[in-house]
Amino acid sequence: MASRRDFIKISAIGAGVLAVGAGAFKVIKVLSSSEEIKKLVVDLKRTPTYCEVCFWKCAGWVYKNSEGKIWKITGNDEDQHCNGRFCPRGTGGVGMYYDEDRLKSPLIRVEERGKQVFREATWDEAFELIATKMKDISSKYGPESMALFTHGSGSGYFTTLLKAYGSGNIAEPSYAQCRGPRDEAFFATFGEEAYSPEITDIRDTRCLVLIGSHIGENMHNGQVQEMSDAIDKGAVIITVDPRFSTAAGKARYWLPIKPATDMALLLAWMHEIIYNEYYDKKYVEKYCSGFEQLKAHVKDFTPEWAYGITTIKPDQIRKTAKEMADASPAVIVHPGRHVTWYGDDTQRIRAVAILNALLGSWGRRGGFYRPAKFALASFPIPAFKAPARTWQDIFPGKYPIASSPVSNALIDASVAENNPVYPVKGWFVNGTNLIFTIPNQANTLKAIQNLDLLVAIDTMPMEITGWADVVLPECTYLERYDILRVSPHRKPAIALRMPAAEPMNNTRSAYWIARELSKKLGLSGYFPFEKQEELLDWQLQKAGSSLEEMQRIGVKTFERDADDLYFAEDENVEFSTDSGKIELYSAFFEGAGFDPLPKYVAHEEPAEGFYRLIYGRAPMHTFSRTSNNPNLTDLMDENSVWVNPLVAKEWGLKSDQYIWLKNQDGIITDFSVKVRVTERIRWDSVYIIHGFGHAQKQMKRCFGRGVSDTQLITNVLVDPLMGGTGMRSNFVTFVTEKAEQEVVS
Ligand SMILES: Nc1nc2c(c(=O)[nH]1)N[C@H]1C(S)=C(S)[C@@H](COP(=O)(O)OP(=O)(O)OC[C@H]3O[C@@H](n4cnc5c(=O)[nH]c(N)nc54)[C@H](O)[C@@H]3O)O[C@H]1N2
Ligand SMILES: Nc1nc2c(c(=O)[nH]1)N[C@H]1C(S)=C(S)[C@@H](COP(=O)(O)OP(=O)(O)OC[C@H]3O[C@@H](n4cnc5c(=O)[nH]c(N)nc54)[C@H](O)[C@@H]3O)O[C@H]1N2
Ligand code: SF4
Ligand SMILES: [Mo]
Repeated sequence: MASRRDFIKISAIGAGVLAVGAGAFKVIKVLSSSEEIKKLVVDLKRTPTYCEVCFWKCAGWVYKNSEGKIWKITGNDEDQHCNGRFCPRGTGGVGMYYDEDRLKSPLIRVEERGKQVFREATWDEAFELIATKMKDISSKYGPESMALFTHGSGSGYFTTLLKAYGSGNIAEPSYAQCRGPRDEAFFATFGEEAYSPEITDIRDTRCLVLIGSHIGENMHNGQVQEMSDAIDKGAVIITVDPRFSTAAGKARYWLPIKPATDMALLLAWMHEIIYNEYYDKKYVEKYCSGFEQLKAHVKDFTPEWAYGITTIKPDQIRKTAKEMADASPAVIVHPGRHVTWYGDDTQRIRAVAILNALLGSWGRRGGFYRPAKFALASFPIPAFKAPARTWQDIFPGKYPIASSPVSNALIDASVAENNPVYPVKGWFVNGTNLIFTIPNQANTLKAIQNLDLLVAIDTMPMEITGWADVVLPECTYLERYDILRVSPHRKPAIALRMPAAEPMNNTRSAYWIARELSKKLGLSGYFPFEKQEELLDWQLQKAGSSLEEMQRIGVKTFERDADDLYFAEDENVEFSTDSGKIELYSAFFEGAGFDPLPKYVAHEEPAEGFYRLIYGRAPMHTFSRTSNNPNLTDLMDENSVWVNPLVAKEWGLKSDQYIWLKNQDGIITDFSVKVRVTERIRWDSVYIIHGFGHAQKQMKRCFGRGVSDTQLITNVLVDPLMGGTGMRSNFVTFVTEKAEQEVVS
């Protein structure tokens, strides 16, 4: 077993180097020398923040140098999300502030000599135009025809604005493109979601099973640290991945599964655990319902049966099932996070939830803990009028178990030929690059062509801004106050973000933007505080703190009301499911017309000469939001395509050669990508990192670097239960030469 030092280290103040979990755990660039840090210690001018480079939201400190310039960000020792240490992306977040390609001024699309261009505008002009168009949309189609797509801390303000205006059509890509299937599956089983940060008690686990979840490349901070600690303490890691991931490199078992077949493995594990009586009998008897039906259901799903589907040897399936049982209840079959893979994702994650229930891990030390969240007071504002029509009314009966609006359904509602009951004619897009985030780009662009209004609120000239009628430049998270972070964790806590510097150029915070716009729409009663810090102080006073205190400490952690992190021995627990039990058999799914127990369904295979396109994360980037970050592009400025040596030989491909990828529908990538020949990927798949291949010239560092997975995801397998967009059913082949006119320049 490797020591902790070898594992993915998250940077700490005083640490000269960052060791990241990429590839061979190579040491990457020094972000700050110890000399610089010494200088810093003398010059301690720091302000608190929580990081916006990804959605783990680590709390930290922003330091300025002697010239008063933002210089460095480090973790806050008191914070449960990061324990004082930031990941490479969080440390590199300074680059978001200094990026000279940032949006600098509001922009309005105009027609000049037959050509569409943006002209710089004042905030007032931009707001006038938006308000006029919003009023038009409301009177022509009803206010529900405005939708908001949003991701990140500004979401709350634009949500208030849209609800006040009369629409509840507000979608986040973190639902239907990310963790929606998981949360619905966990709800159906345990009556509770898996939360963010996940309530996985990795720190004390004895066995961690990762289905895909590539922790270490997926750099969600506390989770990476806890996994590293668990490995030090001897935990068994079982990694199921067609690729030898960083986590696989730390695992006792790597199961290089044939992609799209995980359900068969999960069913075979259930079979083993039930028929060998490995399951936690007392727990199942006390807390679960539907055991006999589950037992009958998995009777024939033997390891031999699964071997024929997954290519994982029966003996490996047996051994790993026994490992889980030996560790039970301190075992976690990780719920995953980005789980929108093959369209049967809610059912696959139901299988994961059921396995955890059989192993008795929910509510147990080393399994899943009970989260605690600080309940902040909300300042009274007028009640929102219930919208006349909801998002479910657009396509009646579709995605019946979705508990949040489905982004792709709102996009489909902007395409006339889909016959929506009512159309979506206006979009607010805040902090999400829909062109890269939503698969089937042709559909997204078709929807955009049908809009009367598209407003993009962003910090960078990302692809989505290029399609907007009005672009509103937000300042970065380092230049603004934001909502107080109260994410659930082991203990309730509050974290403050405050500006370390004035907004650069003509940029503003989301709060200010939403409030000013509310005035133009006659809705200013929903934003009673002129300054956001007044609202924060009001909330903090109610919480027994103050803005002044939080500016000094950044994070305030409270004790739990009771000693109930885990279930007590023989505790009677009422689960929030219909039956009050953990539902192994889901009457809820059955009632909605879906399988009450998960089933294996075979997925499409690549045609001859094609390979399944799979994708994931790099430790030093977050989706497309960091692609142009000067600090992070220094660490990695393009993606590569991982190709198995057998395949490379067949095609005559060499490492470092640039090629194009072409998918099953004839789509060829705009740009070329470097080949990486490696044993670490199965022969039937190729792998790329998401977030590269930008075609926006205004982003000088990332333009034309690498390829975009989204461009190749034209076959989308939509989950009929909740609308999640399965994106891993696309197949690519290699193009070594591309005609001149086809190359984007
Ligand atoms: N550095 C960094 N960290 C991040 C992010 C980031 O952008 N950058 N984003 C964050 C967010 S929002 C999310 S949702 C998470 C996403 O991260 P995860 O939830 O970990 O995403 P997955 O899709 O499970 O993981 C990708 C892995 O799935 C494997 N895989 C592909 N197909 C299959 C298959 O059929 N079966 C199995 N078993 N494995 C398969 C791939 O080889 C790859 O290793 O990461 C978070 N952390
Ligand atoms: N093909 C493909 N699609 C995917 C995924 C994938 O792996 N492959 N992953 C899926 C997952 S798991 C997720 S969670 C989603 C993520 O989807 P998104 O959150 O849409 O991801 P990004 O592409 O990073 O887009 C973030 C946008 O926010 C902007 N931004 C950054 N900071 C701020 C800010 O402070 N204020 C404002 N207003 N804007 C800001 C960035 O410039 C960028 O335009 O994508 C999903 N879609
Ligand atoms: S995990 Fe890294 S990028 Fe994400 S919030 Fe924490 S420090 Fe920032
Ligand atoms: Mo995600």
